[in-house]
Amino acid sequence: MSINDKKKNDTLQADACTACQSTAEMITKARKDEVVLNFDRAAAMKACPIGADSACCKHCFMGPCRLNAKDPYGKVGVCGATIDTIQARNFARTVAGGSAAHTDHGMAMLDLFKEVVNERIADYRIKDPIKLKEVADSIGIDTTDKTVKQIAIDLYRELERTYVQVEGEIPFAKRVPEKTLEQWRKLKIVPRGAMREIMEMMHRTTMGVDQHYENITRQASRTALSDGWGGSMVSTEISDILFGTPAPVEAGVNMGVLKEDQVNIIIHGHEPNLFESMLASVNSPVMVEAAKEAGAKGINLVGMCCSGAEMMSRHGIPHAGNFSSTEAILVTGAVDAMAVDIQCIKQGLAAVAECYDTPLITTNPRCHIEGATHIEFNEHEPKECADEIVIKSISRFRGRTHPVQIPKQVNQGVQGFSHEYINYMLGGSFRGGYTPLNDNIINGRIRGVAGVVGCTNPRSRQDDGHITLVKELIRNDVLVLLTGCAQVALAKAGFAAPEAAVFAGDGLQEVCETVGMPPVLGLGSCVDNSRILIAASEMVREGGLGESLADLPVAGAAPEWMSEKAVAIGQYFVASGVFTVFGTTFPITEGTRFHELLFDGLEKQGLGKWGFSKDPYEMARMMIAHIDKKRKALGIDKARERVLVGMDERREL
Ligand code: SF4
Ligand code: MSK
Repeated sequence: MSINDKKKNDTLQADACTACQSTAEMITKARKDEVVLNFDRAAAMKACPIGADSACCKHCFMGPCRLNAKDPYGKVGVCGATIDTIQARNFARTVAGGSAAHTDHGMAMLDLFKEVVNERIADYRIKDPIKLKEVADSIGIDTTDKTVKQIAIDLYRELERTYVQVEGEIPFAKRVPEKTLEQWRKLKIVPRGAMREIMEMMHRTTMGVDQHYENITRQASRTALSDGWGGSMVSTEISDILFGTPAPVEAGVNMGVLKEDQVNIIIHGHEPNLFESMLASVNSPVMVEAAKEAGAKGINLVGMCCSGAEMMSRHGIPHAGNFSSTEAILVTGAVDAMAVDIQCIKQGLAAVAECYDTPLITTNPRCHIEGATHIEFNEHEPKECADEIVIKSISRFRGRTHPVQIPKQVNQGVQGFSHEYINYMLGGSFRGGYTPLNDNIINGRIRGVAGVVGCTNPRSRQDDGHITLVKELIRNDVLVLLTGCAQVALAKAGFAAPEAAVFAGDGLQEVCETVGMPPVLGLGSCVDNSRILIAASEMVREGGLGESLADLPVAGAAPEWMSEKAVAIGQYFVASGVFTVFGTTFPITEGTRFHELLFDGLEKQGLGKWGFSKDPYEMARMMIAHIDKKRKALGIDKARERVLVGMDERREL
């Protein structure tokens, strides 16, 4: 094979791994550099077929036990556990793992808030006192004639119950539409406190405790709800109060945001506090001067994964790529430091970073990586860690030895659509509210709303599922809300620009062009999926679209998920009443009672239900069919048939 043929072949293979041109370019370069990436490891590691069907159990050591997914009721475990018990326990523990991650993240934000309120931390302050009051009001705290500090103290005390309460209902249950909450009460799945739910879930799924798949699934719903309406929601709200509520802001996305003549620092992870402190540090005159002395034109701070999505939404910080690109970007040779905190940080980063002499710096006591440098981030003295990261990156810039190859792709788009902004954007400052959104759903210009969220996964072509699904949804007039790695995938494909409205169906296009918004709205990180729950609750409260979340013409999807957190998110959407479709894989055996429960039975209980398809077109079809089913039940299916898109209506809009 000639060198040119080999290059062409590598590019083809790289294109099969990803729809992201920058990442494909770096996969090709990595192969030339003989550096192994996540895509190569995925190709070399055949997924365990028994685990993929969730037909194995290692909850005790009379086993581990393996059942046969082809004959699921032909065998039981040594203890007698059936395929339904085994699958339900595995699923529930996945939910518990994901919920624990979001909950611990949210609790860290609340701890930070407490220290700020008690004035023990000088580097952060309450940036959004209006939101502070709104959140306090939303859970019944009396804010009349109270100072910001008094409200903050009351809010802290109340929200702490989200985690530590052992009896009663978590505070944000007050935000749940009444009919949905009634259903939860009937099913006994209103969360008490997240710690209690996660603990009980782990207990009930240990050997010899809960051995009825329906009862296990009920606690899985309760645990997941303690994440969505608890840990995650607290994280979003407190981060907004401390660092500012996002409003539309322009940001560049993709690897082209790296700059050859600047010191490039990537922050990757999930908690915004490290990133906020890095922002202060890279803008300090001392550091800027030090970078210049090293021959750099400046310091370029960029994000990846979810803290990146959060900072992009809040401050317009450039974003270099999503989960599957975090190793590939190191191959540019242009990354002078990558600092990480928690979640979705591949251990493989250490080996790739070493190949390009890029310092990989862990900063959180919960996350150390062999081969990385640990510089602990302390919120009381955040500058120490942040400055040290900057100094290390300047030093790496000064001594750069690897040739730099930065892909050219950068897509500009609009990010930062909090649920508060959607309220304002569609309603205007004088008639803020969800009425225009509901009206446009009722009159059929907007067919429904979809949340497309979640990761990328090297077991499916990166970004392809997200882009194909979303294109299909907007073409059919479904307004799409995005978070996390899905948001980044669509931004890289150019869909965060208002001009992308041309890809929407006539009705949605008309709304987008009138308001000046893109057909997809990025809401931030994975914990910010809670914004979707709040927006959906507002839609119910506004009226005209039913009485519970399950009545709404909405659906959710995670086409390329990989994390336990995604399953927790999926289950809290399902338990909230939303039809949620996953792609790539689903850990379940078809034809079992447990499968029937998740994919049908939960809906019969008045909740939502799960769906699965590897084909993004089929996912879109399933979601649209569900939205149409809900429109029909609401009696608004005829409106879509009548919708006209003339100039008069445009003016009226
Ligand atoms: Fe096997 Fe039962 Fe032990 Fe699981 S709990 S490993 S099914 S014996
Ligand atoms: S970072 S959980 S890969 S969305 Fe939140 Fe992306 Fe999924 Fe991690």
